[in-house]
Amino acid sequence: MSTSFDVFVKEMQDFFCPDKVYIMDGSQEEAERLTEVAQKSDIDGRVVLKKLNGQEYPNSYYHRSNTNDVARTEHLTFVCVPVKDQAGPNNNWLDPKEAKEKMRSLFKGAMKGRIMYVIPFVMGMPKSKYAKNCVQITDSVYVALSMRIMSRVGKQAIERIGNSSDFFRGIHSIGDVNPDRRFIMHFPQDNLVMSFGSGYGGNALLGKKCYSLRIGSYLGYQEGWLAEHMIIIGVEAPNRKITYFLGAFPSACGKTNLAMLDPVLKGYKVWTLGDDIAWINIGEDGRLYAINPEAGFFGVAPGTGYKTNPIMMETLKNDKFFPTLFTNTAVDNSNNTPWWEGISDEVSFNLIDWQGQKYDKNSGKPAAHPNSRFTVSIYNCPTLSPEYDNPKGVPISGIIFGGRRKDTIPLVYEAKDWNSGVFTASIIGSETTAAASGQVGTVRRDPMAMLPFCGYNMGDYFQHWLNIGKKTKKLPKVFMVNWFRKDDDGNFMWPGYRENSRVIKWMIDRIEGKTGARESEIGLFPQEGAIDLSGLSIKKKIMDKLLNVDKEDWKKEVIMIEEFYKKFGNKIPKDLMDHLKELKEKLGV
Ligand code: GTP
Ligand code: SPV
Ligand code: MN
Repeated sequence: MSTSFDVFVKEMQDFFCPDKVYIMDGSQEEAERLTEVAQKSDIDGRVVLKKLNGQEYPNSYYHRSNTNDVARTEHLTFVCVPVKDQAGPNNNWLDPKEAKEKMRSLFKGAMKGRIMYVIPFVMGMPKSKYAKNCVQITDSVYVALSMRIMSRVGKQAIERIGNSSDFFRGIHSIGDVNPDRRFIMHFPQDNLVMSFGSGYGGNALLGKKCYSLRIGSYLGYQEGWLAEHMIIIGVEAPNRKITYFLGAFPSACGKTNLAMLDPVLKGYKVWTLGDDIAWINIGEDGRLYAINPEAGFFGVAPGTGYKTNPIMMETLKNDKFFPTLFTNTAVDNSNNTPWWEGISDEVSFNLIDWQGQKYDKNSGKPAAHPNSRFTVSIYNCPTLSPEYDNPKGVPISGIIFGGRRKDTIPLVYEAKDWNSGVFTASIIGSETTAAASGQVGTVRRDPMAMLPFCGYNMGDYFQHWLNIGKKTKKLPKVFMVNWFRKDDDGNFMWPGYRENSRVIKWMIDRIEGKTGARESEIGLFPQEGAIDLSGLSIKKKIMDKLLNVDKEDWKKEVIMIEEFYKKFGNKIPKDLMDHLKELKEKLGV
């Protein structure tokens, strides 16, 4: 008797008409074989993978994508549910029937002459009751190899699925990489995603944003948990006690860097559990517990270097689990190593830019694409927490929210309680980045850093957050940070990166009740001198500015918040409306 898994594979084969079907087993031997295949395959004349210098970067490969396919395309991403209001103003919407027809016509016969890769995978530790079974179909060997790094691919997924038809189906074809024929369609009610025309991370690795966040958030809403765009870290203090934090920042706003922080403060250490996605459940003791459903990092290359993120540099040079992929970075032709802005101070004469051209230093353009990335296994990370594979997850004591703002938002403040924290997170604004196509640097509201990833109406999502608070014992403290304030000359006011440990230390002190706080219109600030600045030369005037409510800026901010809230009509919970009213009153608006 054939299982639902077999039936699904057969259906896909009949539909896509590939030359060959290959079911992945997740072995390291398979990785070797597929990297061989990728070095011999090409897409529009470009070889899929090129081997990099194995002495400097063992088992690492270079991939250059089509220049039109370098970031998530939010305008081509849809949530398809019968009623538009269920998707909410935060999503593009299409009727599921119409969307499926459209995708079927694009998919039909699309794999002629290609290999159809079948990727059985588990999101989460297979022994965990929170883990989920998934299968992705793709015709891109780059996507297949990336999925091997980013998730737990192999037989254990097929075993877990057994005869059941309850698994996520992700159907992907890279098609002809034409933006006019590119769609990423989500069907939360069918546990299904269809994606065509892109090979880029968030558009094509369907276990990541598509399943673990858009479909995941929808499941969480139904089942009473949260799927969030968050890092998970354990921060060890000099007394050896480990405090677990979640951290939500919009795309390209510092999650990976914070997840691998090498603290400048003596005696502190960060243990890494996740850099992008967290699934949060209420544990047996009533507290919030988080797991990372992923098994790898798909990280932003520019800005990563030994000074800013030494742990990631070490991770990239490890090959315990291989391969490691570099996508759309530049390449230093003198020694065949990947290169990007921020990896070193010098620029080699021999750079080939991300488009394959000889790099001209005087062009004023970067050599690596601003959204160039690496794909590397989490098992290669030297600071990986021993708790990473704990099926229960880790208990959370603090949640850090942040955005990228050159003004208005202070370096750090704390919300008074859970509901104020939900309000604070719901009003996050952040400057857009190269992680998504479109204009970079314009402020948009990005509640909980989930605007592009919440698979249902965000008004309902806010209520869900409030409800979780009601059901949880010993709620975590909620903090807001901004590492990206700039002075009038456009320079960062706060040194950031490893220095952010100073702010984290203050948070731990707050969680442990070791330090008081100063009240303000927007929340609680550190008391004078409460942030440990030992060994850092930063002027008091700058610190005062970083830890202050600029009333004029905030008056403009509340207007933007109000406009955003209005889009959701009466879906915004009354509690959040009350918080907004109170904030306006305090600011005298
Ligand atoms: P996604 O993978 O898109 O979700 O991004 P992310 O949130 O993980 O961002 P990441 O840590 O990769 O950082 C994005 C960019 O911000 C990189 O160029 C970093 O070098 C830079 N960055 C990260 N942390 C800091 C910081 O504390 N200060 C400054 N100035 N830049 C930072
Ligand atoms: C992001 O854009 O938030 C990323 C990269 O983490 S992607 O996988 O493309 O979503
Ligand atoms: Mn992300």
